[in-house]
Amino acid sequence: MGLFKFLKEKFSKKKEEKEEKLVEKEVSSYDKGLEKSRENFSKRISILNKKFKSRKIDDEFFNDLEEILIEADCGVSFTLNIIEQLVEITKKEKLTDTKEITEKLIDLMFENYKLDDSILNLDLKDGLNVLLVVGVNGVGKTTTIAKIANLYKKQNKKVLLAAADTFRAGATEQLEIWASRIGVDIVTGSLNEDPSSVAFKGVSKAKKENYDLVIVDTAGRLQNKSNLMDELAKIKRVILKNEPDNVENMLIIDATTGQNGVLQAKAFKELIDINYITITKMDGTSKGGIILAIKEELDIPVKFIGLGETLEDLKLFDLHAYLYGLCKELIEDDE
Ligand SMILES: Nc1nc2c(ncn2[C@@H]2O[C@H](COP(=O)(O)OP(=O)(O)OP(=O)(O)O)[C@@H](O)[C@H]2O)c(=O)[nH]1
Ligand SMILES: [Mg+2]
Repeated sequence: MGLFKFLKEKFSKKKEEKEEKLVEKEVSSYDKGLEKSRENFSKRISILNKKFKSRKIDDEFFNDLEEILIEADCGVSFTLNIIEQLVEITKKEKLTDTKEITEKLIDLMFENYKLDDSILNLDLKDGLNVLLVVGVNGVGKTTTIAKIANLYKKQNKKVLLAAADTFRAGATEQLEIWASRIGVDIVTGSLNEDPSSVAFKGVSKAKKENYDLVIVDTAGRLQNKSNLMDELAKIKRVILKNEPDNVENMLIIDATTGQNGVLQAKAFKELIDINYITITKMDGTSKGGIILAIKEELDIPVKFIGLGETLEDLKLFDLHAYLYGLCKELIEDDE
């Protein structure tokens, strides 16, 4: 069964009530968070489909579709691949109905994503786990750390935060407020203290006191500022010296920055291994295709997705719920 039909069955309102309730809670965050993107993506495809309802499907149709995908920030390479495959299938299967073509489009978006679901869980390794959080200014690092700490706290894990953003005045206080709100411990340093020393203190305390997870917040840094990027490499070295196992680096990308986010990821990837990406502020953009572009161009998996400002608005990335959130009207309209 293609993904289109699968999504329709999985999320359709007609589904049995018990299962629906379970699925709905997760889906409603995606649904709400992707509203703007859906408006831009599904609605435009619906309009295009109407325009071609009784017309022959020609190059103009595929050009318009290509434009919609690119403007939704799906990335040039991902878009060109998909459109090429779609043109081929349309010819081969002699499709003439725009609805059938839309169905194939959604199937292809799914198949081309090449999902790696091995990281899509909240499992921790035995012993201490260290999560180093990096990204440019204002992308949502500190807020995402709070959301992740909250997820693990709710699983009764022992979580420590390390406020290694000693660069921006107020950054430590911001993390302290989150820590006390969530009820997790925090290690801080003074303003302008070497951030790697705060990271070191955090990891040492966490090791000594048997924490499950220490999350290290860092200052926002532009990818082209080499001194700050060097500092990041130093933080990483110091952490690894103290805790060589179970260290993961998470890059945060703000969805509203569009293709610039892809450039940021490339620069950070050159400096340190990025284990996975969290995309924030999906609720604030109409260009939700950025997830598809990141995967295609960087092959770094997306683990979490930020769909709003509250603690509950961080979800493990769910490709089904995401595609459904992006394409809901197209799927529901299929009668
Ligand atoms: N709407 C929305 N806002 C978000 C999301 N994630 C973070 N924010 C907001 O983005 C703003 C910046 O968040 P921070 O967590 O301070 O970002 P930061 O990367 O730590 O910033 P610096 O430390 O200054 O580099 C805050 O107003 C957050 O509430 C999200 O998923 N959706
Ligand atoms: Mg911050």
